[in-house]
Amino acid sequence: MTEAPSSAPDNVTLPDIDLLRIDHVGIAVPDLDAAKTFYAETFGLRVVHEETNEEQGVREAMLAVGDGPRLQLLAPARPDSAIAKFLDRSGPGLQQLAYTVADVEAASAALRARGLRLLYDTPRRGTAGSRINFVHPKDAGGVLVELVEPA
Ligand code: CMX
Repeated sequence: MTEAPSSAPDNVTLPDIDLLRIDHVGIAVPDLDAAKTFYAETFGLRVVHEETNEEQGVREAMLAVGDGPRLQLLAPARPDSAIAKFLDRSGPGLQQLAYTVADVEAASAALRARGLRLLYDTPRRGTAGSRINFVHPKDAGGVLVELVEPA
């Protein structure tokens, strides 16, 4: 357990969040195949995983960057998806920062205890069968934060 931040009452202790590492950085792109070609030809990055996540409304590709955090290219699979809305409003670019956690429910509860809004009451399915949740960007300094518990 850690001491509460100064904004919390003095006698309250908050559960640890236990972020393990940066899992990936997500980039919104209008066209997945064009983006894969751009990242391969420009940065020499190769696709290590690709899937469509129907629930999230995305076509996505994970690119390896050495042994470090991966790059996730996210293209809309349908016009009412979060990625389509992001592209309409902000254009292509950084959409999210994802951290690996051992237990997404525990990490979500720890962040809720700090007053942050988690987007889902219970985790949903993410890349490659992972379990995910998100912190609303307005509660995280303008960054959409994803929590990823790998499968
Ligand atoms: N990063 C930073 N700020 C963002 C943002 C993002 N990705 N998306 C929206 N915002 C900002 C908007 O600019 C807007 O700010 P202003 O009010 O200052 O204009 C505000 O947040 C809008 O918030 P909202 O009306 O509550 O929400 P939206 O309808 O814009 O949706 C969000 C935002 C985060 C709730 C939605 O994108 C979402 O549900 N995301 C989670 C799911 C997701 O991103 N899926 C795709 C990836 C799947 C995967 O990673 O596997």
